[in-house]
Amino acid sequence: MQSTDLIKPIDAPTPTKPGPTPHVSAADYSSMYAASLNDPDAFWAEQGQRVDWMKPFTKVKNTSFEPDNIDIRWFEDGTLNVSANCIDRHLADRADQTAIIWEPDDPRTEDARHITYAQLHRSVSKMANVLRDLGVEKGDRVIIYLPMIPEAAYAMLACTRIGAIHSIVFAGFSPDALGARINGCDAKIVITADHAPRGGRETPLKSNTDTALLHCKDDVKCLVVKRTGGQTTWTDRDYDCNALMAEASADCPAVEMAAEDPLFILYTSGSTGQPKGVVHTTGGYLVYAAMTHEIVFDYHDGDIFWCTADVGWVTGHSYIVYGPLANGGTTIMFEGVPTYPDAGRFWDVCAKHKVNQFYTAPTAIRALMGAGNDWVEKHDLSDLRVLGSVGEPINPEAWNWYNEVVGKGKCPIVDTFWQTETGGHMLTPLPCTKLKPGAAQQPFFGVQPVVLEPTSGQIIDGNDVEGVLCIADSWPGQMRTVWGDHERFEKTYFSDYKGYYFSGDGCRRDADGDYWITGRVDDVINVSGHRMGTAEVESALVAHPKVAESAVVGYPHDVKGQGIYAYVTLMNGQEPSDELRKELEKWVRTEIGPIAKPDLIQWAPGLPKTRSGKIMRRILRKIAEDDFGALGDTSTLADPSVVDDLIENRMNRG
Ligand code: 6R9
Repeated sequence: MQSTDLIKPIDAPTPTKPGPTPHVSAADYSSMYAASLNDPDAFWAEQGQRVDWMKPFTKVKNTSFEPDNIDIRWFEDGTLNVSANCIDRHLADRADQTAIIWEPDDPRTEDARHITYAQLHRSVSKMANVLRDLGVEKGDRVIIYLPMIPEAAYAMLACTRIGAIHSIVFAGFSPDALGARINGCDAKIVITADHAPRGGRETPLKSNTDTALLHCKDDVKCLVVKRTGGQTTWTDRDYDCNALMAEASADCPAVEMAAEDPLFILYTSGSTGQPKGVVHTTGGYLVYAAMTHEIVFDYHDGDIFWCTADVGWVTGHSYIVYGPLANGGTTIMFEGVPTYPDAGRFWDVCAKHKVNQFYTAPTAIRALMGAGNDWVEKHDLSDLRVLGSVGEPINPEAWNWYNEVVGKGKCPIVDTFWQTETGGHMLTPLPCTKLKPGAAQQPFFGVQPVVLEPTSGQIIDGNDVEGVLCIADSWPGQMRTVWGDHERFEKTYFSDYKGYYFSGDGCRRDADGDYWITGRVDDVINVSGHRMGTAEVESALVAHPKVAESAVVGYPHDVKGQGIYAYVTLMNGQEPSDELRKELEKWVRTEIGPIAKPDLIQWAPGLPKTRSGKIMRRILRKIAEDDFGALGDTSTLADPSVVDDLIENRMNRG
């Protein structure tokens, strides 16, 4: 139970060292927010000046959430190039400033690297020429399957330089998941590395790619970065990235892109079917990433910004690469994990590079909280000014630890609610806001949250209310479509509640009008801040020859936020055993990746179904939560006795 003491509002704290005047004060927030809704065209026309346009836009907002006509365009007649905005335009003033600080997996064997804007320009231009020489043209898709090394940022920016559309696949995904994404967007080339070191272990990315490519077209090429120099196989379609970049010209003009040309595709999980390719476009996304990065983190020139995410997730796109670099900032790219070589790693990196803004996920905070305060206290964190949280609701205990032990009560915490689909922050306090631990609090400029009654879809006005979170109008960072399937875009986000963008999350608006995200209301679970569709894990399980049926739900997990609980019904004649359980865990790891491995597998002789055959997930969730006292109405079940068996053999007790 939360004590009310843990969640009482806290005034925006004053920093340890005198800092710059914040970009936005509490009074500015109210007037700017009102302006952003009253006259979006004027507001965003001004914000659009954050980026350099090759041809200035004359139209600002042209968007429709009308049923059967979901059409979202921002700055549509302007042209620009993202890589020119993130690199070239900074060269006059900050060629020798560090753009990227790269921090290796193992600090005992490798040093951090500082990459200046001039060096970034050279490497990105070279890689862009390599891609071009390999036949990549404007509009082509490029899959990036890399560790957190500078080449991942080079590859992203090289794509944008020549107008290719990148799609990053997290290096923790399996060959099957990689293959599905290569085919899903019909990519011309995969950029990968020999091996990915992480937490002292190595993932064989090149060999995973070879396996994935067995299921792809023969002409897909593979560009390999040598990260470790470890052994790999080599075939006719493989190209050595380091060798080609050494030879390539460092002159590669940035191509002119229309504001609405696709910038990247990022696959993400939903409540049904296989992951969908979320499409972001060039102009609106960049304006929104740059603006949120500057204002939400109160980023100032010369600050050192660290977002601990991986570029395989949207957080890495917007707040490691595009936002910080568009702002001419210094951004840290971290190859490792929070607990390697020890549980002080995050704080060691913060102290070493004098980090000013630190942005991480609640799951990492909870894990480090468990490791004890000594790990934090032995490092000098006095340069920290703003702390951020993202990916899942942060529980007040973790919030308070982050505030007191990491921030010493001197750093505001911005709890940023957003999604792959939204491109940037949607609901978040700003550093000037009076904070409430665990609440995402207030909308960012231009964002119009509404709370709807889940079944009727009626707007719930007033405060102290709860319902589903929708957004009433478009913002520049919004996704534009699902790659190759605009109908799925409309159906997923605009069909349940007509005229609104549906987030898939539930929320509460408290008595003061502040927003609290209560978690997903669909069949998406959030494991360590990673989105996972229960349908994906189920279809992986039923693909195993010994499995007849499966239902997957989330359950509360102390560190991960949610764990994966799988009910499995075996084929006739198959006997449950610990070996089979391990075999299924391994199976899911290979089908999707380690993040999808079920935490608990319960053998289910039968699943609770309605007479029409629908699995009653509500009941399965309750049993997984060890809360079967409140199962609710089970009278519509075809065979109520299966529930008793499931309760008796439940895996999560207490
Ligand atoms: C950026 C990112 C999106 C889902 C989202 C919600 C959850 C993200 C949150 C949060 C509560 C926060 N979520 N931030 N819930 N408070 N501050 O995480 O994108 O991977 O697409 O996940 O994550 O449930 O719908 P993505």
